[in-house]
Amino acid sequence: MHNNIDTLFTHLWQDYIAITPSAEKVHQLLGKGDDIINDHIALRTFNLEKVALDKLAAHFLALGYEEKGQYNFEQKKLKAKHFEHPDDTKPKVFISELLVEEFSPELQAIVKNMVEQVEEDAVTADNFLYSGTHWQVSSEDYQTLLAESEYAAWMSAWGYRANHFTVSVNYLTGYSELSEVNDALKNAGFVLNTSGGEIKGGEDVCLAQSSTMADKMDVQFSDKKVAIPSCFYEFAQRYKMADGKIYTGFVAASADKIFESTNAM
Ligand code: OOG
Ligand code: NI
Repeated sequence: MHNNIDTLFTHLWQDYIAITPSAEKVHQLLGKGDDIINDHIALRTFNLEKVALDKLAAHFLALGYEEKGQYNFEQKKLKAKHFEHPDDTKPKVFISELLVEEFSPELQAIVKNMVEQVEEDAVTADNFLYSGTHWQVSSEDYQTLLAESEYAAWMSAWGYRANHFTVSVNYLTGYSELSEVNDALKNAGFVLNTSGGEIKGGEDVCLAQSSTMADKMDVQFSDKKVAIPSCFYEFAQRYKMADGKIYTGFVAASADKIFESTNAM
């Protein structure tokens, strides 16, 4: 486990931009050289004991993060929790896990085989959250997973790493609304996720979100190299609740669509 939050996020960011070349371009476009404040990052895993959500969460709890919210995604067969640090300038963390037992025996067999290859010690090691895959899968296995769960297929190819970072629109200078950010992104040629509309949520649920579609990168499977979706960038604008405090949670109906940012276009 890391003992320093900023070091952990620096490693997560370096790993993320290595497979998400558009992320640095987004920073240049929106940040114009200024620092970008990240609202949150997201991580994915399977609900198998060795690598379950709580194992990933332990890395953040050790750094002072606290569990704040729980979410269910019935159709996608996922559960998620979000974590916040008392220092609200630290990014929030959204961790989801796939409910493996709800899938076909074929999917379960491939996923269990992957997770068996993860060393017990690797899960508590400093670098676990940006350690990528710990297994070998064939491009055929990838396709088998993809037919049932895009999430499972993504995990098989990319493993443990930040699935996205999220620009906090509230802290951007030069933009006051998410729609303006989206316009700037589209004008610069970025492709946005339109599932559920370009903007998911809004002031009524105290959180408006949009995201790019994931970059495509080559993955070396056990048999061959294939170009597949890697990671994306998200944009979030938060609003005040009736009590005047800014909303810090997530919105399941919106998150459900954000997951689709790693779908193939
Ligand atoms: C997480 C999708 C949900 C959000 O902000 O609602 C999410 C994922 O794609 O792993 O990030
Ligand atoms: Ni997100």
